[in-house]
Amino acid sequence: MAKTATKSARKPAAKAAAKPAAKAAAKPAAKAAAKPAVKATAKAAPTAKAKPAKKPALKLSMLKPSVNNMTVRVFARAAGFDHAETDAWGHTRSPEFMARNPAHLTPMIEDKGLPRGVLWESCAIMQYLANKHGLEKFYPKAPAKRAMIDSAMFYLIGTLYPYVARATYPALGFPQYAGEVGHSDAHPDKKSEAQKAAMAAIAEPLEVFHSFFRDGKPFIGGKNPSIADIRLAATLEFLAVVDYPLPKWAKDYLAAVEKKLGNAYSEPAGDVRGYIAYVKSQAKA
Ligand SMILES: N[C@@H](CCC(=O)N[C@@H](CS)C(=O)NCC(=O)O)C(=O)O
Repeated sequence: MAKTATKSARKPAAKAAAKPAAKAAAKPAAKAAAKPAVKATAKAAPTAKAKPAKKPALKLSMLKPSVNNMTVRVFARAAGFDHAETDAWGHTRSPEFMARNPAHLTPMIEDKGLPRGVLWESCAIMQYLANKHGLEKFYPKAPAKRAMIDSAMFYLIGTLYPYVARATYPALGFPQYAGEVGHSDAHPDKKSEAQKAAMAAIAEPLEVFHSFFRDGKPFIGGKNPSIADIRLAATLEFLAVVDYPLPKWAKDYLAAVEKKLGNAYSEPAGDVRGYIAYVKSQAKA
């Protein structure tokens, strides 16, 4: 399995160890990147020999083309975690993976203190990490505000995402869900009809995110993107594979999320976009 250490994970161990874990984790990625490397070297100098790099406490198993995974990859970067990513492509149903995660789903984190050692489900992972490290900027503590974020995420996973999956998975070449037309041996015309119906159904929940959850604010979270915004923006990325005509507000919203989060968003989004460009080029060929 190829291991990918993120930029923040490569931060000098001496400096990272000197900081309380929660504070270091809460530091925005941009801020961390902006600190001059020379300062870190100067600080570490009195201890003479550099200590071997500390293993990142948080491990993330992920699949690069997936927006469920992109969600957590964006959040981890935006929150400035020292985490290590493991590409689980082709391994999710291996006996070793299944022994830890019988649902064989990514994203999956491994973190000390979790009762079973692992956690899957993108929204649960972001909620857990935000709770653990007090990241109120992404996940407000006030019950009423938090409830809106939770509602938006549950609505996304339970209503919007199934439509997005049915509309895009055939083009993405992803396996579809058992019991659905796309998974059956129905005539291709029937499958195409089902795909088109799912695509048409996206407009209504999408508008709910705009009119109800954003309610005139730049983001569901207010002035800054919350974990619900990260989840929504990542989900919308898949629609490019079917050239879904996003309304103007959604295009502007996606651009605003990316602008606010910068490279924390663009880097994982690049993997999803790259995959979409690849499948589209294959479809044309
Ligand atoms: N609702 C879950 C969906 C996770 C999911 O469907 N993960 C897929 C990739 S998009 C996966 O890991 N599939 C591998 C497998 O089932 O073996 C989430 O938001 O995390």
